[in-house]
Amino acid sequence: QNAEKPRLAVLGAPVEVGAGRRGTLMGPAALRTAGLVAGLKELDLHIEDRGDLAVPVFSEGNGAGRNARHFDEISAWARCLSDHSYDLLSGGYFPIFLGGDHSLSMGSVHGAMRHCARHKREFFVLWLDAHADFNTPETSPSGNMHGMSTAFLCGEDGFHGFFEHDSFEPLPPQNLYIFGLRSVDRDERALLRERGVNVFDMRHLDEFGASVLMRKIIEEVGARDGHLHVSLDVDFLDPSIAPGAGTPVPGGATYREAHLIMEMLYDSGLVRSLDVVELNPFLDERGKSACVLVDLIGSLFGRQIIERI
Ligand code: Z70
Ligand code: MN
Ligand code: MN
Ligand code: MN
Repeated sequence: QNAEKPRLAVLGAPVEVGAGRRGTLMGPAALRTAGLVAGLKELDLHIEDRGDLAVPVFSEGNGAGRNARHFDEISAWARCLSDHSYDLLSGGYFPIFLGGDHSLSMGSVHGAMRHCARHKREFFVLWLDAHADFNTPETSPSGNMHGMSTAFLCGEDGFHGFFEHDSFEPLPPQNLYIFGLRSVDRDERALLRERGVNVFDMRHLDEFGASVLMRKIIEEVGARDGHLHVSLDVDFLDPSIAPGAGTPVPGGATYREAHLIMEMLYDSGLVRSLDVVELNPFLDERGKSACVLVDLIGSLFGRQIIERI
């Protein structure tokens, strides 16, 4: 188990134009109202709430005629988030990014990836999501950039100019685990397979159970002493327990599956950065989804029913 307690830094990223519906802008506020910071303090953790980032200066545009809506604004957010992610990790913090739509991970993960490259530490991503978010501007049926994050991070084409320095060491698709998948577009599916991304869809989860699959992931990352970044999309959860999602898909993870995953991740001690994204308080029911997410984050940071030996 975790040898030494991490210092946590919470950072809100109220970005919403990467999604098809407005409202994830209110996500960080709702997560705070649901007691995120107080809940972590109860676990005797050092936690600093760094507030919300302001939308950086951007020009309105889709990246010069690309099928990528609000490319320029998302790019501005990502540049800003990447630097914060890098700096927080370099300062010894465990960064927790509160979204905001899932396009924010293009920045948070990019920064964490740079930090690991610098320290020669292998980097892995666990993408807990109903969707793969592996579309490119070429394959995307919607042009919404929250559906493109993993493709961007794995170095797919179509994102020139997104960062000032275009070239970065991309995430090897074998270091990406997509977990909870149940909605994927046709060309996106072909690309996932071609690239060899580790996809655990709901059928896998039903057939083998969450614990078997998680153990496999934890073993692979642990064997390489990797840094594991967890990116939690609220639509990973079943809409019955988390209705506050812009694109709810039936048949998602149950409350108990999700908690078990978080508890196993805590025990592994491998997680070093986190995104909590896509919460849309405008669509939520009396804070239900925000509260479930806060509960899950508690489990990820060691809250247990009974302490294990
Ligand atoms: C679809 C697209 C998506 C989240 C929806 C949906 C993508 N594959 N991602 N909600 N979080 O438009 O690319
Ligand atoms: Mn470091
Ligand atoms: Mn997503
Ligand atoms: Mn999703």
